[in-house]
Amino acid sequence: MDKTFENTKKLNWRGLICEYGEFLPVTPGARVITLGEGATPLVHAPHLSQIKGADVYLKFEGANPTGSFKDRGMTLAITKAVEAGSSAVVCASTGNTSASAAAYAAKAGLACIVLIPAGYIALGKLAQALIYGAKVVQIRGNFDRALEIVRELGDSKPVTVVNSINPYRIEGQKTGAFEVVDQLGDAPDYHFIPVGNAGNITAYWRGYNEYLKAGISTRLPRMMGVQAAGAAPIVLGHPVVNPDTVATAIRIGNPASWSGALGAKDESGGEIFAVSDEEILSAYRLLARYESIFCEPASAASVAGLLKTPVDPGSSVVCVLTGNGLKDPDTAISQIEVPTAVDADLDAISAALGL
Ligand code: AN7
Repeated sequence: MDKTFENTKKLNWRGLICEYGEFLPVTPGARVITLGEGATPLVHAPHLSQIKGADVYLKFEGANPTGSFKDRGMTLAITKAVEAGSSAVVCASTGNTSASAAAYAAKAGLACIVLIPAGYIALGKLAQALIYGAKVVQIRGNFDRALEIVRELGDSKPVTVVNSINPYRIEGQKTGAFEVVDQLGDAPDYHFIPVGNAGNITAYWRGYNEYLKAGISTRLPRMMGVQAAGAAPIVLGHPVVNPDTVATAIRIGNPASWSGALGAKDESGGEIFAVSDEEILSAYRLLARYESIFCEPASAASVAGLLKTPVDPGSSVVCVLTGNGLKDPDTAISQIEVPTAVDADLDAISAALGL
C-alpha cells in the first residue's frame, strides 16, 4: 500500500459516532453532528509512575474540540436533538458543558441557552459559550439551582435539555472507556476520575462493561472517584447546600448521577473519596511541571486522588484529565509568580535572569 495513503487513513478519524457507532444508539442515515471529537492522547506519565511504583497513564480529554470530555456526550445529544426536530437546547453548567453545547448547537444550527452560576465559571469557558453564540444567563445561585431550573424549562418549554440527565450524554461519554482499552490493549487495574455531577464515572463504568461483554477487554478496573472536599456530597452521604472549591467545574452539591457513581464504586470494588483544594492545586502544578500536561483544576483531582491512594505495585493506572488548563487562566496565574516587565536591553534582561 502506498505510504501516503496509509498515513491519510490513520489520520482520518471521523468522530465518535462514526468510529464507535455500533455501540451507540444511532439511527442509520441520521445527520451526524460532529467536530471530530475523541481519539484523545493516552500519555504515559513517568514521574507519577515512579512515585507510585505503577504504570500510570493520563487520558488527556483537554485535547477534544472544545477542550473537555463533554464533547463526547454532546456529539450524540445534539445529533439526537436534531433527529427529534428540536430547534433549541438548554443546559445548566459549571462551564464545560455550556462551551460544548454552544459549539455543537452552532454546528447544528440550533439555538442554545445556558444557565451558569455568576462568578463561579472559569474565564475561558464563559468566553467559549459567548463566542459560539449561546444565549448565556448568569444566575445568582449555584449549579444545583441552575439544574433545577433547567429541568423545569425542559418540562414546560419547547427546549431539549442537554445536561447528563439526557441519556444520550452518558451514552456518548462511555466512548472514553472504549478508547482507553483500545489504546492500552485492555482495561487498567485502576481508573481515577473526578466526580462532580457524576455523569462521567457512570459513563466510563458502562463503557468498560460493554467492552468486556463484547470480548474486547478481559477485565474491569476499580473505579476511583475523586470529589473536592468542599463539594463532596457522595463521600458525605448527603447533598451539600453550599459547595465550595477552587475546582469550579466540580463545585456541585447534589449530583444528578449519584446512584450511577455509587453503582460504579460498589460493582468495581472501588472508592469515592475527597481531596482538598491544596492537594488539587499541588497535583495541578505537578502535572504541568513534570508531565507537561496543563489541565484544569477539577481534572487534577484525579491525580490528587492517585497521589494519596496506595495502589498495588506494578499495576496499571489511568487518570482522566477531563479539561484543558487554558480554560482557567486565572487559577494558573494565581499559582505562579508572574514576572514584571524589564527594559528591552541585554543588560536589564541579563540582570533579571541573574546571568
Ligand atoms: C473539567 O460543565 O458539570 O462528574 O456543567 O468540567 O460527569 O459532572 C462539568 C463537570 C470533571 C465532572 N472535570 O464530571 C459542567 C460540569 C471537568 C468538568 C467534571 C466536570 P461529572
